[in-house]
Parts: sequence; C-alpha cells; structure tokens
Amino acid sequence: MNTQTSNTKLKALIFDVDGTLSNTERDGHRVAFNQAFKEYGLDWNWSVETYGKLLAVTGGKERMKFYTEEFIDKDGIPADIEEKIPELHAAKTRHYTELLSTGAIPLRSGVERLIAEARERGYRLAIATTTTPENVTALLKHTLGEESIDWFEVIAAGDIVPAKKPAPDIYNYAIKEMNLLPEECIAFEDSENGIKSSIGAKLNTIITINDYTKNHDFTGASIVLNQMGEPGQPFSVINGDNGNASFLNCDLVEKLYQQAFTS
Ligand code: XBP
Ligand code: MG
Repeated sequence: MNTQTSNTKLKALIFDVDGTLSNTERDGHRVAFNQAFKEYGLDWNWSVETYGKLLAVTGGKERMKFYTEEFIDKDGIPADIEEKIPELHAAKTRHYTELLSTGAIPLRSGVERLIAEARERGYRLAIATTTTPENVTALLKHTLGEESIDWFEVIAAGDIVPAKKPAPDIYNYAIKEMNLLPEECIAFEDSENGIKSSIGAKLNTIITINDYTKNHDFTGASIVLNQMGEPGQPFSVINGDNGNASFLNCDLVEKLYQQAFTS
C-alpha cells in the first residue's frame, strides 16, 4: 500500500479505543447515553440492536443528532434539541466515566500484553479515537493504571479535529504530532469507519472485530482477527496471513508491516 524507502521502519503503534482496546460500546457508551436520556426526562432508550445501527455515525453528539433525524418522529424531539445535545453529551460522559471507574469494562484479550511488549521494544504509542478525551484517560486509568496515560505520546481524541472517522483527520493529526510519516506507523482498529479513517491516512491497519463490527467491510486490512489473543487463548484469523502465530505480538505486527510493502 505504501512506498517504503530503504530506511523506513516501524516506529509507532496507533490504537483506536472503542471496540479495539476495550468493548466499550454495548455495555458502556450505550448504557451511559440511556442514563443521560433518563436524567433529562427523555423517553429515548437505545436497545443493543438500535445502538448497532446508530454506530454508523461516530461521535456521541453526532450520533444523537442522527437519532433525532432518522429514528424518531418529529413530535418526540424537544424544540431546543440543538442546544440540549451538548448538555446531554456532557451528562453521558459523566455517566460513562463513572461506569469505567467501577472497573466494569475491561481491556480486550491481548491488549495489555501487546502494549507492554511494544513499550519494552521501544515503539512509540499513540491513540486516535472519536471519543471524548476524558473517556480515554478514564479507560486507561481504570484498566492499566494512571501512569499509563503517559505511555501514549499523543492522545488524539474527540473534537480535536473537525471531521471524525471515517475521515482520516484524527490519524493525520496523531501522525503529524509525532512528527512521523504514515509508513512509519501501524494502526489498530475494529470497525469500517475506523479502517476508512486509517487507510485514508495511508496507514497499514490490523483489525480485531467485535460483535458490532463482525460483518463490516475491512478491505485493505493487513489482517482481520477476532481478537489479539494470548498464549493459550488463540485468535481466529478471519482474513490474512498469521504465519505460525496464535496471538498478536510485536513479531507478528512487524511481519504484517513488512508484508504490506512487499505484496
Ligand atoms: C467511537 C465512537 C464514539 C463513542 C462515543 O468510535 O464512535 O462516538 O461511541 O464517544 P471509534 P463520545 O472507535 O471509531 O473511535 O460520546 O465521547 O463521542
Ligand atoms: Mg473503534
């Protein structure tokens, strides 16, 4: 996909958050949206199924707007909804971060191990997500510990760029902040909007699917796995060449990175 020059090497790993580091959507974000709606006296309640459809739009504020435009009668929309959405979203962020602080939402299989190995091997780390910055730091704090926030050189999140995924802006921002080239980085994603964004930024991309994204189109991915996995808890390969590996470690990441320049 990229043109590798003789001195190009993999320097940084850039992670999506929701669905990639942790399965936050169904039992985290969705629940927090519903709590915010209740707090504001709205009779909206997003079921697991409805939320799957709403995930077509990234960004919580944008998702609520999409819901009012496509999912409910005009009569069910408060007249001041445009002004209410930022307030509702702030309440949702409060509920979501409270939920994270209970430790109810763990990291996905293999994430902690891969991040630890990447740090040991000297790769630079970054985050590129559409979610609100507070949500990222709360997830890191309550899973990997407060100090882990500093392991990530750049946390590119939320409204820091005007156009959210599938636009490439958030990845472009992270790459630029690290003063790297796209061909020196690799992205980790879980969704079609995510890979559109990372590929739009010319990044090779490793996919780990989840229940909401298993039927998405991952054309262009370096590999599509059901999870990163662990020793004794192997991944399933949906598409791509895993060599002899049974879980995603830095050697496999390197191999997939090299492969992208030779295929
Ligand atoms: C994540 C999102 C976010 C979260 C909600 O997508 O779409 O909108 O669902 O976060 P990705 P906020 O994994 O592709 O970054 O409510 O804070 O926007
Ligand atoms: Mg995601």
